[in-house]
Order: sequence, then structure tokens, then C-alpha cells
Amino acid sequence: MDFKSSDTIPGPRREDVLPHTTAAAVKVVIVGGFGVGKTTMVGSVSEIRPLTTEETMTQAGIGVDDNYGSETKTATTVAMDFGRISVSDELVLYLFGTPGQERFWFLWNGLFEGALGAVVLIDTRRLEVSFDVIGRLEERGVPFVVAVNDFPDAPHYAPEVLRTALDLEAEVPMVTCDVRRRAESRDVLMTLMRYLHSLSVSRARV
Ligand SMILES: Nc1nc2c(ncn2[C@@H]2O[C@H](COP(=O)(O)OP(=O)(O)OP(=O)(O)O)[C@@H](O)[C@H]2O)c(=O)[nH]1
Ligand SMILES: [Mg+2]
Repeated sequence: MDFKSSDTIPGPRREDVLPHTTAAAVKVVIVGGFGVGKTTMVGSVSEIRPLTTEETMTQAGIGVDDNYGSETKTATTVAMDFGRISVSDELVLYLFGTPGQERFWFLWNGLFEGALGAVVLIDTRRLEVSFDVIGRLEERGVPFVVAVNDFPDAPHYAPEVLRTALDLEAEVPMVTCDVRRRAESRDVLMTLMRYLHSLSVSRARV
């Protein structure tokens, strides 16, 4: 067959190549209700161009997905977001964002396979959109941290009030962030890593 040589196929971009010092990779899932900022977080923190599966919002979500507070939002994730961040020379995190609405739960089985932990994003204007997500993580026994995505007009609650409203166990870390900021999203992931580490240390002692 007559075709041009493979020099037309682009090689991997420099930022896509893992540093040769990478020793461990950890899979982390970013979850939360509709429009809480999952795609924004994966996009802000990823060092590779994130993969997203956003579609223009259609009739499917009307009356189902409460758009309150994100009225300018025109696209929604229909499968997953994917990104990657190296948190040290040795450790790389693979990030999978996935929708929390019930009609997407069939995706969870595959996405959570091998995941060490999760970040649950919360919008305090619509706490209830993340209730089911927390319940499902607890059922699956997936350790998670809660990150309150600080939208400007969202109410601020004392941490203990939020904990009670979300029915969180005392040891589950809760932090506030603006997921549009890379450093803050990274801090959330570091909180999760420290939490996973503390769990593994306490399990090793048992
Ligand atoms: N002001 C402000 N806006 C934010 C913040 N995070 C996200 N947004 C905006 O809020 C909207 C929702 O963010 P997305 O990242 O699409 O949320 P999502 O959780 O991926 O949404 P779905 O995939 O539809 O469930 C977008 O218009 C963002 O630009 C934030 O921290 N502050
Ligand atoms: Mg999304």
C-alpha cells in the first residue's frame, strides 16, 4: 500500500512523557454533584492536556440537573475527565473526574477500579447534590476528602455545621478551595495523599 512514512505521526509531547524518576502512580477519582467544578479542577491541575467528554447541555438534563448558581454553564460532562499531575519526582497521580448523577452510576464500577481515594467536591449553595455521592463512596469503602469549592456567592458555614449537614465522620478531612486555581487544587490532592498515608499507617499498626 502506498502511504507516507510515519514521520507524519506526531510523537508524544514533552509534557506527556513521565519523568524517568517516577516510581509510583496512584489513581484518584474526583466526584461530586452536577456543576460543582470537577472538570474545572482536573483542568486546572493537570500537567497534560486534560481529556474531557463535555457535551452541550440538552433536554436530558432539564428539570433533572439543577443549574442553580451555574446559570452560564453550557456544557456538562457525559462520561469522564482525565488528567495527570506529578506531586513529587517519584509520585504521579492519575485523575478521573466523573459525574455524580444517578444516571451515570454505571460508570463508577470501572472508574473506581484500582482507585486509592477520592475527592468529593461540594458547592455550599447545593449541598444536596453531593449527598448521594458521599453515601456511595462510604458503601464502597473508598477513602475520600471533602473539598468545598468556594463560589463567590456561596454561603459560608462553620466546618462543624458542614460536617453535620454532610454526616461526615470526624476523621474525614475537609478543606476549602477555588478549583480554578492550580495551587489550591493541588493542595486538595495533597490533603488526600496525606489522609491515605495516615490510613495506611494506622492500618499497619492494627
Ligand atoms: N466562581 C467560580 N466558578 C467556578 C468555580 N469552579 C467552577 N466554576 C464554574 O462553575 C461551572 C461548573 O464547573 P464545571 O467544572 O463544569 O463543573 P462539573 O462538576 O464538571 O460539572 P458537570 O460535569 O456538569 O457535573 C463552570 O462554569 C466553571 O467555570 C469556582 O471555584 N469559582
Ligand atoms: Mg464536568
